[in-house]
Amino acid sequence: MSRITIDPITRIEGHLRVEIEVEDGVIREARCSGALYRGIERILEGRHPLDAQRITTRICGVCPLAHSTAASLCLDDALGLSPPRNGQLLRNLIYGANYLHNHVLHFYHLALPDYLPARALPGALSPGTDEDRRTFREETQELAEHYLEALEMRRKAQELVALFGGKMPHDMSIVPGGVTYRPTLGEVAAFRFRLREIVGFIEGTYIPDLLLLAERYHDYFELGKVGNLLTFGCFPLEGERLFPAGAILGGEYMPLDPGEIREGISHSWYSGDGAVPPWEEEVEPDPDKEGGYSWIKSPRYRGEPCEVGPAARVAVALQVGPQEFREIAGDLLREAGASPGALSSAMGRHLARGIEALFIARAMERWLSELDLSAPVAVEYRIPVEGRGEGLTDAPRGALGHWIRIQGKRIAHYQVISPTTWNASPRDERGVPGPIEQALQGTRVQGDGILEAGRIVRSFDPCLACAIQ
Ligand code: NFE
Repeated sequence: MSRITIDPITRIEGHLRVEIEVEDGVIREARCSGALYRGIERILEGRHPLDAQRITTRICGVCPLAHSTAASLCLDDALGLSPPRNGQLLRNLIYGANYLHNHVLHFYHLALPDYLPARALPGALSPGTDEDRRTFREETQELAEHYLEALEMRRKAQELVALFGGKMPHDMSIVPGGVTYRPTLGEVAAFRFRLREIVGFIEGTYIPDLLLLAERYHDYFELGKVGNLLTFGCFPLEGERLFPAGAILGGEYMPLDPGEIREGISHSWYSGDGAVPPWEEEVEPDPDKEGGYSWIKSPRYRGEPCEVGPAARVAVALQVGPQEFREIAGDLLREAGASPGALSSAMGRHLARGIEALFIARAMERWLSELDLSAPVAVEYRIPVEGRGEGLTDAPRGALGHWIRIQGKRIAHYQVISPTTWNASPRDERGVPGPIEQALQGTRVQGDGILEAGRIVRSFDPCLACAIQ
């Protein structure tokens, strides 16, 4: 038996350590460990409730809009606010741009180095191996050119955020009650122009590249599978979400019941044990805790570990999403020769990101045309003396929740459970491994397992800055 530690395993927002034990060509045991503590929830205690939105957006520079959105939904709930339609559209447009940036970033700059020879991608953080590279030289060259073109697309997507959100990262616009800024006609035109270019890139470059990779590495639709899927849904408009919320447990779809969310700490470096609802969590760091092996906690839904992210969103939307989505997803799954059951796999997650990037980009074009530049974008608010709120959305990497309790017009308690917390969680109080650990365990590997483990773990696009608060 060999034991290998890969630390850090991520190419972005580091600090994820993965340990695998390989015996007879199979990963028998896997442990995921988050190696930093942040304390952002503690910083919020005693502050003005509106600080929650400004501070939590700084949890992460990759998905700040996710936290901006979740915090605003959380405060909308606590303050009893319903943003006007225009405000909802603008929130979705700003947040959608962050999604597009994320998915292009992940496919080209974080995942492709796992599949192309290191020398083909100048400047890429390579995994240090050229093993198992399956594209022909001309294809490799073309993908390397697209790798550079993707940098330009990411710049344009960030400009979209800045156009309506003020700046990127850490927008100034998404706030409780709506948004702070009503764009001018010129800004809408600038947004439309850039968005069209990004849609063209997704349709003409990203999707074909994705399908090429899916063909060459088709066996990766069988690797890195997880059982249960969970999504909070995202992009609300007039009470409906573009991606619906829901869970698939044991292969069966069920609507989301947020009352079934618990977060455990039995193998995390915090004092205490047991799993509690997010509003009731009160924990102290305990780096010497016996049995602890991560700063990441263990969120569970109905007591089960759940994979969150693109595979969950696409699988749920295939069951209860709009017809237009089912057509896009059905076509691309067919072209890739994959079934919906293969979405939760190393290659399935990449495919799911491509499917939703296309769907979100087209929805953004529609939302843009629905903006009314003379209508209000926000409602007024008053801070209650007491209250509590819940803000659930899906970040690019999966289900994201913010919870607030207000007392004496101040934050008494704030809780964040991020997508990577779900995916990279350690074992729970029953000893059940977290989703990434499950995805690794039982995988047949060619050599020491580093190649397969890297491809599987990175397919989740883990972000450790988000995973630990
Ligand atoms: Ni730091 Fe994030 C996303 C959130 S991942 S990137 O997407 O929330 O846990």
